[in-house]
Amino acid sequence: MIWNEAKECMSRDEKIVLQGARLVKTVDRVYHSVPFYRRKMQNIGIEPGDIRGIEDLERLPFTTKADLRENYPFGLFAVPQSEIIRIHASSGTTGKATVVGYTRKDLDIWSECVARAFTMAGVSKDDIIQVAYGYGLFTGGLGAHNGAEKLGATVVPMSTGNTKKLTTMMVDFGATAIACTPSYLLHIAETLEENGEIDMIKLKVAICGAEPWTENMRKQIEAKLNIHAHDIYGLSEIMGPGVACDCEYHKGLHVYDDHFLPEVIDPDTLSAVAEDELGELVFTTITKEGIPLLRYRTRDLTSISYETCECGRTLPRISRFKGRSDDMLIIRGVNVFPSQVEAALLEMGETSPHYMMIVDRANNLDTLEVQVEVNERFFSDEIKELEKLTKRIEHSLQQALGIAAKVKLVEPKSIERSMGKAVRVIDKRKLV
Ligand code: DLL
Repeated sequence: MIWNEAKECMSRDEKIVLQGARLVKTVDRVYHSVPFYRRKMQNIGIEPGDIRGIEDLERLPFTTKADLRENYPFGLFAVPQSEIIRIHASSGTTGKATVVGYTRKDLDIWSECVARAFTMAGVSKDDIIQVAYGYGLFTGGLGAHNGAEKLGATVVPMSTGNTKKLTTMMVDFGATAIACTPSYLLHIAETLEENGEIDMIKLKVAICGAEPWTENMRKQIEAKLNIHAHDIYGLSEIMGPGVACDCEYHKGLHVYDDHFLPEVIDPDTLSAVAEDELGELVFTTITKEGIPLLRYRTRDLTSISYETCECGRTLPRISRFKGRSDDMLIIRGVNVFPSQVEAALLEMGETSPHYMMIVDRANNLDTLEVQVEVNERFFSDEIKELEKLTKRIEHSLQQALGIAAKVKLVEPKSIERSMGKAVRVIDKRKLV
């Protein structure tokens, strides 16, 4: 099923005309209603009339998270506050929150995008969906909620906080779909197992996102729960969940580029990289009213492909995220992403996918310890067996990361479970 065939399967030529017209309007609007953009454009000597279509996109200035923070809270809003009917914010780890505002039309478009994504994942009005992203200033809960309602599914607004209640209701209500972070879904699966409820569920599909996860993790979740799992992407600055989602072929995430114009750039030179080449994802919103953004640098690393998908959609596809450029650790000069550790552990299949990376510095040298939870099966093994397992994990981490890591096996369920975005790294170098 395709929610909006006209837009999702539009020919590229038609799409470019539509995007061009929308971009021209957006640039004109921000120039006249957001002093920040007028100044930025004047500084580089361009006027709205200079932008005639998407071929001129590269002439526009970039926007960063710092720009949003410096204009806290409402400085980048392009409409009077009376037109804003919802505020969301993401806290981040440093500085002020990033605040975004939505007009009624913005919320309608957001619901439409989430409805497209959920339809892509096979959810329909016949499903009972538990929304287990946090409700509140975080966009996950309310974003998924409104989209599922638009679809006509029966929405159970669980939020996060009470996993036991969630699994009980999953069984009692016969929930067929769930939306939550992948790390939380793993925790939910463990809880179902512990409570002997795993064979009692009717779950068919999960729509997971808000944090990086590997293809192996997706497959493991599918096998554990006997469901289909889909990857949904989004960010508060652009909208929230539903900027992109993967279809049943799982060959990248389809971007709704009739609303969000994507570019992938080299973060150093700031020029576009070639199709299928890794770079930083940049979005220009072309229908947003509340807080339209020009060339917003997401810091998320991916590649883009414009080839039509087997599902029939012409929407471009971005590859599964490797992580954010700010998640990248530099350990002894080598670039390391937590997702590489996850992929290596899952590849081995001997441990649980719960891990924590602890980076520190001893005698001026970076150290990496990876704590890995062992399966119950292994934990009862003799010390000798555990030592062998440690060596095997250390070997495969060395192969995957290109640096040595010390592995510490820890008891099953001893690494803290998260209900929202999982924390996988403790970088003690930053704490001093
Ligand atoms: O995480 C919105 C969201 C909610 C997306 C629920 C999907 C599901 P923020 O809190 O602003 O918004 O965080 C956005 O999270 O820039 C990525 O780094 C990361 N992220 C989101 N989805 C994915 C994903 C929400 N599917 C930041 N894979 C983004 C990898 C993701 N990273």
